[in-house]
Amino acid sequence: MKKMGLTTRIMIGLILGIVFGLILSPFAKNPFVKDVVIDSFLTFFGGMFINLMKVMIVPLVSISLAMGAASIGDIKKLKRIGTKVLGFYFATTAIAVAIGLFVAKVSGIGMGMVHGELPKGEFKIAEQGKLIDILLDMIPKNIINAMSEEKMLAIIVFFLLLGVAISALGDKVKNVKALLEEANELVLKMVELIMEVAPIGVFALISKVVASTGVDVLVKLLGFVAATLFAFVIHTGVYQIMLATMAKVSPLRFFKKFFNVISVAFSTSSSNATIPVNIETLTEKFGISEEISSFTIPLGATVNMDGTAIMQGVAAVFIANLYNIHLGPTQYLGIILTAVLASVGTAGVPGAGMLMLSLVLKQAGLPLEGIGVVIGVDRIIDMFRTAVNITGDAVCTMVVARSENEITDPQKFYN
Ligand code: DAS
Repeated sequence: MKKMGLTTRIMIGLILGIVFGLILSPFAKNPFVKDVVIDSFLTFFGGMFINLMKVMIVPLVSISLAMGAASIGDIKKLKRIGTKVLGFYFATTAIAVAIGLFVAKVSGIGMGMVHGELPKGEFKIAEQGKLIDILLDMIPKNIINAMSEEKMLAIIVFFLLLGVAISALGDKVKNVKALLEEANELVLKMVELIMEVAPIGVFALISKVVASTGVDVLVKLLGFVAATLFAFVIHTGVYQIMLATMAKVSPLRFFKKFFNVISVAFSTSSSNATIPVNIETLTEKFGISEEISSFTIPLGATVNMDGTAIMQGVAAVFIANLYNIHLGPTQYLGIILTAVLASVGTAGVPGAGMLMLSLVLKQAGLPLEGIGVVIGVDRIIDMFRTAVNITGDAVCTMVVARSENEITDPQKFYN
């Protein structure tokens, strides 16, 4: 019997995971269900998959970036690509926040609700580094530390530099360049092999999140969740327009081929953990040159978070309504600007966006206590917003790759 395709197996893992999580949910407090099923079985298989993906981040990103920069060679082209892709990233994030604010404002979520009657989760606001610290963090002082701590911006800067140096030395280091090319093939193949366990990992991760998010909290905050998800759907429309008009590809075909990447993001809630499969898919399934995807995807996973920005826009209006605080036009503008900047500092790991929400609320003069209300459904929303985050990275990459004619296989790209 023909082996079922990976996409089909992941889809089955997703659906079974949601069903199993809903079945478990009423018994989530039962000692056996909690200790054996959720905290052992599901945690192990989910954690195994996330770790396998994360272990590939640094090897893949560093090798691909160095090799990509070595092949692009001239700094002018690198600067042009970097400027283009950052321009798209910040533009789509600003549009994303605006959509979040608009949907929340029009739907009036939180109006008439009494925050005291809502479930409160505990949260601690970790001191967010000032923007200057985040920018300084980009320049690595110790690359081994940066790699062990997954400091993506520092890794990007260092290995881009290495690649440009290789290109400048040309034939003097031709063996290094050949070695990088072969090592890159190896790490891409390793990602492909790891993806074979994705169906199990996705099943375990989804079941655990659905089982541990109380349905009662979801019901009480249905307005907030619905408005956020609706804003995600609207923003996906922006991606479809970009794909059709700027990348000249069919959005439907794009999302079909990109489904596995979205599933990994959805189940892991980590943009960083999704980097390897995002690069591998854009290279192998869309025929985009390694030089581009190995640069734009790690960069996007770190500085481009449209889904997070949408959540922050919706949460700001929801909390303002909850506490009967009027937001004026300047505050809306301030929220857009802060959310765009906050997305630079948001790490591609689970729950990071909720931490940065404090920055957005503080800037808008809104009570941080509001975070305690929305945090109850954060795990569920994080799955969706992470999927939006990495989709935005890939869509901008498609547009830039086409504009730079960095398509190694047009057949794959356009079909
Ligand atoms: N989970 C984060 C990510 O990996 C997004 C967030 O927390 O907002 O993209």
